[in-house]
Amino acid sequence: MNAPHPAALEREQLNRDMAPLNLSPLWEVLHALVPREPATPCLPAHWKYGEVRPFLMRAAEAITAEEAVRRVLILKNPGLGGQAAITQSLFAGLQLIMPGEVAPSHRHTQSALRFIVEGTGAHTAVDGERTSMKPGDFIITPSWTFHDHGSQAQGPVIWLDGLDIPMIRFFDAGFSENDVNKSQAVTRAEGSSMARYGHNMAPVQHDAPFGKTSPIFSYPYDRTREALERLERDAPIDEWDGVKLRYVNPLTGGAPMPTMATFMQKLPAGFEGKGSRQTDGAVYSVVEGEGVALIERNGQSWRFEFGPRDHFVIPSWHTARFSSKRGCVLFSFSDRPVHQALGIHKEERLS
Ligand code: 1HN
Repeated sequence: MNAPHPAALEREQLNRDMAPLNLSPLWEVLHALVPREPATPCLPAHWKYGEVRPFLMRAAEAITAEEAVRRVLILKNPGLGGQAAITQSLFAGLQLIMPGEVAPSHRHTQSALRFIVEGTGAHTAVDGERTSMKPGDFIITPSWTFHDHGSQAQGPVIWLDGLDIPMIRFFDAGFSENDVNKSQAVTRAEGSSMARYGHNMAPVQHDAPFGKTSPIFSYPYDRTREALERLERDAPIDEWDGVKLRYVNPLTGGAPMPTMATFMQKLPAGFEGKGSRQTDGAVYSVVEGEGVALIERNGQSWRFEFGPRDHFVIPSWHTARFSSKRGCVLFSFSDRPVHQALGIHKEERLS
């Protein structure tokens, strides 16, 4: 065996000697710090609704919504070592509220979105306005607004929670507090925000009531679906995305929340999509229909055969290809607005 190169010995000694001073050499980690392309530890993952729902129902036996504060099962990315995160920047969970229950009012700087998955008749309240929940509705809880949930439904109501928790943690910028009241007083009629901002008009005298967040509180599914259906009939179908629309903040034209973009897409029956990848990892909630997501990264591949109310995650820079024999509707969200604000968003569409 050759003796170690003198330079190697000297470098090892250098590393040992400076370590107590919290110093270490960049040259040993440079490639990992600035990878040639995104090298996320996140893995694609798929939660089948039929497998998840029984655990939500067991959670309802185990704990009340009030005791839990939020009765949520976290969708954990299996590549993130047990962190409460579905991507490096995003949290996702499925929340259950039973008839008569209340999830008490609180607020936090983390922004939240709700995407209703099952059941009708629960409500959420933000800033004195309530909105009722129906499957497919997309509802916003802006940063630092008090919010509580309640239910007068006949049965369970379940929704997807999407929050920017890991991103706010990354910046160490999170605050939270409980409200003095369990449920907040209703001070504005249901539908006020929709009347003011949801008809391609805006109040003449207004400021943005929630700062950088959309003033629309709930984007109802019937309107979203109607738009997608018309476009499927009357407009060209995108070869990668089918018919895909993004939700907007009507005051800016940008994403509804500063940290999260949301999308709804319809894949026509018989759709065989081309592959694409983007830097923003995305979480999907299947609204209607069935299909297949084929995901590839560095020679590894995943095949998710999804059905209604399933959830799955496509991490950053993984190539995804959708197909659907009978057609389907998919909701998704990602941290794209942050990529765009930083000028680092990248998308590649394969031919
Ligand atoms: C939260 O406040 C809600 O308000 C849902 O429904 C999920 C996950 C972590 C921290 C706070 C909600 C949450 C959450």
